[in-house]
Amino acid sequence: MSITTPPGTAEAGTVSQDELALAARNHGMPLEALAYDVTPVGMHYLLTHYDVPYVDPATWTLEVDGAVERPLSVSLDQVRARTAVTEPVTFECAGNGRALLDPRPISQPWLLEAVGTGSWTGTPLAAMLSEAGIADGAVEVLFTGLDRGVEGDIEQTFQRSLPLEDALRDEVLLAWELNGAPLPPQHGFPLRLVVPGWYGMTNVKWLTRITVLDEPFSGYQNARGYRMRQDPDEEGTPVSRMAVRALMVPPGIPDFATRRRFVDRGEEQLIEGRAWSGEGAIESVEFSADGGATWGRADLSAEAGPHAWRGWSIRWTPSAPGDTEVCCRATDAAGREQPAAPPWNLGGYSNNAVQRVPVTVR
Ligand SMILES: Nc1nc2c(c(=O)[nH]1)N[C@H]1C(S)=C(S)[C@@H](COP(=O)(O)O)O[C@H]1N2
Ligand SMILES: [Mo]
Repeated sequence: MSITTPPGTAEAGTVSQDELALAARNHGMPLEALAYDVTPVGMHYLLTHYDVPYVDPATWTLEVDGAVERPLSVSLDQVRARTAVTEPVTFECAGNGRALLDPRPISQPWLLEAVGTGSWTGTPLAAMLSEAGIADGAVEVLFTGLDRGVEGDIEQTFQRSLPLEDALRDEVLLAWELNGAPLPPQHGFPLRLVVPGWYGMTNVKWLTRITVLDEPFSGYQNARGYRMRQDPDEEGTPVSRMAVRALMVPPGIPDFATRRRFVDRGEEQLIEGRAWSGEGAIESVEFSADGGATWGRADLSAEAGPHAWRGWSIRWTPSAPGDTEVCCRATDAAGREQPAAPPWNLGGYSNNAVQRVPVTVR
């Protein structure tokens, strides 16, 4: 155990009541739900920085303003009357894997479950912006939610900006349905942003205002939060697209208290999981039953869509009794791979190290 712990990190082996409160509010997706192409709504992970706002859809409006020629004010019925598309999109919180870092940055203590795939229905943002008429000199688009809180000693409304060229991509949606039903309150009712390929914080919930900016946004969630850095004084680089990752449904049955898995020798296991990347399609997935010493190539399922995770499977028959670790890792079309051990950063972002599941073969 270390005697001194860097600021903002937890002492080894400790979890505070504050972290337990965060973990209880913001639940993960149980990894057995990797079995579904589209995550059932109640099993999708959830992350809300402040409180879930109560929204009256009758009085709610979406404002489009800033560096535009014709500011818009749109009701929910007007948004829903626009061209609609439905797409499966995989979300992953940028802090997924944070609690596996050493030392552990203090924030939402995710292990590996901050992921899910929704079938999102919405209207393309680009068409709405072109209706408003983007003024010359625009550089970013700012998205404002209805939720307020304090973070890093700064009172704020949840706001995130996107570079203009990213905001104008075809796949970016203003979504009002998840899995064929109106957004539930906790997932952003009545309207949220969906930016396929980017980490979760980009998908602003309870959206009420879209502001075209002619200079970069300097607010907390872009300038201080969600930056890759080693030190608080460093400017760092923005967290953006999801790093390549494969996860599996943990095999066998779990122990209630420790989650250790048990499988029986000689009994064939169908190992199944999902893999995704914000940088391109999944090229291959590999599985290891001996802690990463040797790897076998998994079969890939058909792609469900360009922005959804891809299913994979492989058969494994445990032969030697005793303790082992099963692992999986993916490679994407950009040639990106997963590290065996995670590189550390202050916010605990983008930890896509190989998943390791301790298993006892009986
Ligand atoms: N308005 C608002 N939008 C938000 C957040 C928030 O706290 N407030 N959390 C973000 C983060 S960090 C993530 S990972 C995703 C989680 O989306 P979900 O809760 O629908 O899974 O929402 C993003 N959008
Ligand atoms: Mo997140």
